[in-house]
Amino acid sequence: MLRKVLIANRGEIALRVQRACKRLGIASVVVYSEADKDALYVRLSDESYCLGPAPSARSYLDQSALLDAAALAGADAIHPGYGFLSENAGFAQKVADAGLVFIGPSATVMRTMGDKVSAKQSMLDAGVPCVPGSPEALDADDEKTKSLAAAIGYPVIIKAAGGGGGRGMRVVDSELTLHQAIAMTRAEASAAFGNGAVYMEKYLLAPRHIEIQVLADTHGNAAWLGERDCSMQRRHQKIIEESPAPGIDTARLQEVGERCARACERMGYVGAGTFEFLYENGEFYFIEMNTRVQVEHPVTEWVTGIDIVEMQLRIAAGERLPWMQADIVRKGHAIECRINAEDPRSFKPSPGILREWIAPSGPGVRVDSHMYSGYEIPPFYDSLMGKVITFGASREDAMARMRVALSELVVEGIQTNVPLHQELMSDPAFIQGGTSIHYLEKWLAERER
Ligand code: MV4
Repeated sequence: MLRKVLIANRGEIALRVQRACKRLGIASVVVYSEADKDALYVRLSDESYCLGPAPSARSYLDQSALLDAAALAGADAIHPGYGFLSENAGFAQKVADAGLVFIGPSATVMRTMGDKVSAKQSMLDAGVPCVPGSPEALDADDEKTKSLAAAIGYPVIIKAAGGGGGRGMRVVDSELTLHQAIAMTRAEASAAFGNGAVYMEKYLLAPRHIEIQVLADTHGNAAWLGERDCSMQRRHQKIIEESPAPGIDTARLQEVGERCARACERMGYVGAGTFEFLYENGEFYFIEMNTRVQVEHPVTEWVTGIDIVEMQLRIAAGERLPWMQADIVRKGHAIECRINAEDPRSFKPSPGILREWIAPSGPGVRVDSHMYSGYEIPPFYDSLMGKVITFGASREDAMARMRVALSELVVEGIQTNVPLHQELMSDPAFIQGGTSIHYLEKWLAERER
């Protein structure tokens, strides 16, 4: 087993990883910025190091400070959580070079997935269905690009190879604006990612965002843990996730899930990972892979009974997956609402002193949160206060429990998006299930009229 893990993150995920370490009898050491000295994960830690001042660049993103803390603490592994350095291949390499275990895949695999063109190429090689598009990055040959777009059919989307998560993309409706759109996306991508490579895909008009969770060990075995529907989002920020995805073609899901697991084995993937798909008219189209644990991992944990963070640690220690694919049976339905400190109408962050926090509880309710009464939410990081996750035998049961849980949640002193969640939990289209990635933004625009 690992002896000591440095948790290179903050907030609810630092707490989540800390709990998993404690549960496995692994010592853990946490790091914090000056703005996080009173954070719950710091208070509950046995060992902690201050990285530096509040801005992420001078604390949670300071690779040298993190490696120094790991050396000082005598840690043998680093868990990156999500965000911050979790998908930084250069950092993963430095961790390995320092003789430590990076809890995630190899730097090489992270680099392949970080480049969206090479990621897609390796999925095509593995038989994972992808959005029709350019097999490689676009070159300077305008005529070739025009015929490619014509063959794919407009609208097309131009995406930066170094982008992802909604950064660096542009929809093109006709040949008239194709050249300009490519030039602009290229320029932005060079500036933002230091990589001007762009590629083209058919633009899907109203897909759902369905993702598949995988776990892979260091012995060449991988399994998939079902899917999540993450379509309820605004500006690429997910707010509700659930598993299973309502009304999905289960036979096709089975095939695609198997392909994802085999793709992991082919590329030597290690750890937890997520294959992101667009889903439209019964077909899955791979878009990106996330090489880290995700915010929404609890919904998968609840329907599979598998502790994903514990598995990340056990895999990093060299253990084999303790079950076969056939042993992974999914039961019931889980929904997650992300609770953000923000104005529920303007979405402006609402940091400050949380005068009172009373979390919901009871059967079928889980709250992953680092909040406590009197905590001061710092203005420097994302506004996630935590997640309320509910479980039920059916989707209706999980939603009924979510309504009760949201009504029990007491927050005083700052604003939250709880009213938005309450409205959505009684929205007929959401209750019906299967809304597209554009549903929430349209719904909000309609509400403002
Ligand atoms: C697309 C698409 C439609 N067609 N690709 C946005 C985030 C990045 N991960 C990929 N994204 C999209 N790619 C094709 N070919 C629509 C989106 C998209 C989206 C995807 C997932 C979740 C939310 C989204 C919101 C707007 C656009």
